[in-house]
Amino acid sequence: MSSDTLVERDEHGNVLTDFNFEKEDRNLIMTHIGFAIVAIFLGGLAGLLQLMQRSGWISLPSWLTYYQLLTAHGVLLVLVFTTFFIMGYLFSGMARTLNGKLTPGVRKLGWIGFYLMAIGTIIATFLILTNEGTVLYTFYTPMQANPWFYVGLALLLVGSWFSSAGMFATYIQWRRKNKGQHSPLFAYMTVATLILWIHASLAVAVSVVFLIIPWAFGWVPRVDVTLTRVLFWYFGHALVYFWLLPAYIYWYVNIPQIVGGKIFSNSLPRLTFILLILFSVPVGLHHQLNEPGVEAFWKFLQVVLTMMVVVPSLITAFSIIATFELAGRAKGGKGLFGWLTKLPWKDARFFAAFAGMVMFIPGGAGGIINSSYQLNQMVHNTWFITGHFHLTVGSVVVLTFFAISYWLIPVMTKRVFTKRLNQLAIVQTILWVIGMILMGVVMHFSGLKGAPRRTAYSTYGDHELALSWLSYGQVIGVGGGILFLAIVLLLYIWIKLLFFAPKSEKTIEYPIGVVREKAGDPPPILERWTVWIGVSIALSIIAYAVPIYQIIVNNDPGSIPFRSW
Ligand code: HAS
Repeated sequence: MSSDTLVERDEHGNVLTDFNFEKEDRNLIMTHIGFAIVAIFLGGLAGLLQLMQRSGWISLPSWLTYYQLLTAHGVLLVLVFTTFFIMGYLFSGMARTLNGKLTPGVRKLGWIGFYLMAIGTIIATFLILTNEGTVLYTFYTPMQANPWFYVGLALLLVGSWFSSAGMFATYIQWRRKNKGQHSPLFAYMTVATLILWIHASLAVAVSVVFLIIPWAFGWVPRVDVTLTRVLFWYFGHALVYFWLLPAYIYWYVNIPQIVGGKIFSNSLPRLTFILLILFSVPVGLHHQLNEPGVEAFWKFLQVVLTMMVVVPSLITAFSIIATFELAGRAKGGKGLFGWLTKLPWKDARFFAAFAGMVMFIPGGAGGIINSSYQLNQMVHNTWFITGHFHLTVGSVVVLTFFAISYWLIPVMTKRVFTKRLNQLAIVQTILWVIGMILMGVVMHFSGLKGAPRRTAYSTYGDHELALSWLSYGQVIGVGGGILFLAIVLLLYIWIKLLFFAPKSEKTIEYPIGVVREKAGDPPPILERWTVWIGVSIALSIIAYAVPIYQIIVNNDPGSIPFRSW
C-alpha cells in the first residue's frame, strides 16, 4: 500500500487530520488575515487608479491626486498587507509546530499587537485619504505630512513588536521544555525573521520618534534630511527581507509536504536565515548610491556586503530545486528533467508559489543590477526600480502569500478548498503572472529609456524622449488592469473560503514537511542567537557608525518642512 492511501482525504483530495487549532488561536490568526485582505483590495484599487492616471487614460477629480493614490498604494500594500499577513501566518505556524496552541499570555500580546497595528493603519489611511499624508511609503523628509500620520506608522511598528514578543515567548517556553533539542524549522525561521525585523525597525523608530515627529509637531524647526533617509534605509532594505523570509519559510517548510517530498536539509535553511540576519541590514546605502551626504567608500563597502546578501537566496534556489527533484524522482520521474513532470502542477498551493519562485529569477537579477555601483546611476529613480519591486515583493512574495492562503484559510474556517476554487486559483495565478510581465517587466525597459518613477502623467512639453515612454505606459496600464482583475478573482476565492465553501468535519492538513532521513542534525551553533545578534550588530556598526557619525558632526543646518502637494 502506498503511503498516500494511508492518508485520509476529503472528496476533493485534500488531506484531512484530527488536529484542530484552538478557537482563540483561529480568531487571532484570521483577524490578521482578514485585515490583510481588506488592505490588499484597497491598495490594489489605489494602484489601478494611479496607474491609469500615469498612463494618461483618466484624469483624476480635483479632490484626489496621483501622489495621494501612490501613497495609499505603497502604504496599504507593502506596509499594511504584508505585516498583517505575515503576523497571522507566523502565529499559525508557531502554534502548530511548537505546543499545538498559543498560551493565553501570548494571545494577549498578539491582540495588543493587532489593535495597535490596526489603529495605526486607520489613522495613517485616514490622513492619506484626506490628503494630509501624501509623502509616499518612504515618507522622505523634508516633505512633511500631518504629524499624526507618523504616529500612525509608529503604532504599526510598535504593534508588530508586541506580536513579535508573543512569538519569542512561545519559542522560549518550548526551548525550556525541550532542553538540548534543536527547534522545529518553522519556529527557528520565525525567530530569525523577527530578530531581523526588530533590529532593523529600531532604526526607523528612532528616526520617526526622535527626529520626524518632533519636527512634524513643530517642536523643533528643522530636520536632518540625510540622517532620516539613512536611518530609513537602515531599516528599508531589511524590510524587503521581512517580506521575503516568510515566503522562504513556506518554500522550505510547507511546500515539501505539498509536493509529497521531504525537506532537503535541516541545516541549509537555518544557515540561510542566519546569513540574512547578518547581511540584510548593513546594505541599506545601496538605495542611496546617487544621494549626497555619505562618502563613496561607505557606499562601496555596502555594495560589497549586498553581494553577500545574495548568497542565501542562491542557497535557497538550489535547496528548493533539490527538494523538488528528490520528490519528482521518488514519484518515478526519470532523466534530466523528468522529475519536473511529477510536480503537482494542478495544485494552486504549489503552482502559485512556484510561479513566484520563477519570477524571482529576473527579479533577483534586477536587484543585482540595482546594487552595482555604476549601473545604479542608469536605473536609480527610474521605472526600472518600480519594475524590480513588482517582480520581487509584488510577485515572489505575494504569489507565495496567495498560495499560503489557499490552505491556511480552509484550515482555520474548516471549509474545503474545492476543485473549482483550486481551478480559479490557477487562473488567478496565470492572470497575475501575465499582468506582472506586462507591467513589471515592461517597467524595466521603460526605466532603461529614462522614464522616471514616482511621477504623475506628463509629456514634459512633448519632449521627444518623454513621448517615447508613452507606448510603454500603455502596455504597463494594461498589465495593471489585468492585475486588478486578478485581485477581484482572488477576493472571490477568499470570500468563498471564508464564508461559503462546503464545511468539512475534519480539518484540512496544515502542511509541515519532514526532513529527509539522510540530512544530518543542524550544528548547535546555528541556534545560539546571542552570537548571531552580536555579529549582526557588529557588522551594522562597521557599515554605519562612521557615516552616521559624519552626518551628525557635519552640523547640517537641517531643513524646514515642505509641502509639495
Ligand atoms: Fe531590491 C530597490 C537590490 C531583492 C524589494 N528592492 C528595491 C525596492 C524594493 C525592493 C521595494 O541595490 C524599492 C525601494 C524604494 O521604494 O525605493 N534587491 C536588491 C538585491 C536583491 C534584492 C541585490 N528587493 C529584493 C527583494 C525584494 C526587494 C527580495 C522584496 C521582497 N533593490 C536593490 C537595490 C535597490 C532595490 C540596489 C535600490 C535601487 C535604487 O536605486 O533605488 C537580492 O536579494 C536579490 C537576490 C535574489 C536572487 C534570486 C534567487 C532566485 C530564487 C528563485 C529560485 C527559483 C526556483 C524555481 C527555486 C539572486 C531564490 C525553480 C525553477 C526551475 C526552472 C526549476
